[in-house]
Amino acid sequence: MLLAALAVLWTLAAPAAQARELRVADTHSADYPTVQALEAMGRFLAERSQGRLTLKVLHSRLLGEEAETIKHVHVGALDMARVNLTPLNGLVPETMVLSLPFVFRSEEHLHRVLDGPAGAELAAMFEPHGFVALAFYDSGTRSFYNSRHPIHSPADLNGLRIRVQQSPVTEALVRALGAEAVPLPYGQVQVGLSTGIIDGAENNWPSYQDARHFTAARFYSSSEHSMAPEVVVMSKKVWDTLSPQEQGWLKGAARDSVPVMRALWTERERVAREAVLRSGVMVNSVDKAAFAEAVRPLYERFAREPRNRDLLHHIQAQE
Ligand code: GTR
Repeated sequence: MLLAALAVLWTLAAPAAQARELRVADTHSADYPTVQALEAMGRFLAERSQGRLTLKVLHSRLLGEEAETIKHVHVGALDMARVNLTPLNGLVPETMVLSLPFVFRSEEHLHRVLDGPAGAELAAMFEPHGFVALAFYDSGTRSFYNSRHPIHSPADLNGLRIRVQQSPVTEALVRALGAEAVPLPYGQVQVGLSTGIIDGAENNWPSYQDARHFTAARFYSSSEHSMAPEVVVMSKKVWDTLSPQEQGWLKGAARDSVPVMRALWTERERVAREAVLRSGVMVNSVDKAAFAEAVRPLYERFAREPRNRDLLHHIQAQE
């Protein structure tokens, strides 16, 4: 009798112990590089764990806007999310350093930081805040675009209503440049632009094109002020329920999805840029020195804490 009961319990418990599906949210559409990189991560994970750990990629805002998915991951209601680093600024204050304007000199500089000791140090800083950073993905450079006129210098932004991600850094950035900062979820930017609720926004070429912001904001001014990367974050609460072996599989799969993402990104940046140029978008260069000068006070404000200051110094000292 007892044995029979144990056998029933075993059959009920066994499948759960054998296979576990983790859910990861992404705001972007199915063919966007971040989503494709997560799919690659899922394939690596299933291969290595022989099906014992799998990944379900819930893209296209199926689980809500980015800020919501961050909250869900934070409390452990959702396993993972791929998000930009900037909307995490409030919960993981160290990330503010990477959201500072002009903190990276080039894509090579960014990669050397993320692939080196500063990247490992940054990843470790997520844990006390309830997240595990599994991988950093490229996000190119973000520039301003708007429906009014080309932006050559900060004075041209004066009085414009510019949508920002929810972050104290981007709000301060836009204000320092003389514009009005309007925090708005990504999914509402296109409507905001086409109805004139906002005059402009800032993002990279693939998002500008994929979210169709270019159809309303026809002036793209290459300020290239931010290179804040994307990050795949896992809930620390969920992470702690995994065995060391499962954690190893997950870390390995995430690490190996990075080169996949980088290759997809380079190609997507080119394709997106070409597509918007073909549509007649007007692109201009900006006086970057004037922009850098106007936003300099942000460094003192957001990299004042010793940890942030050290991280900033590591980034700046990186060749
Ligand atoms: C994109 C990024 C998204 C989101 C979006 C935004 O470049 O990939 O995760 O942060 O920008 O501006 O809200």
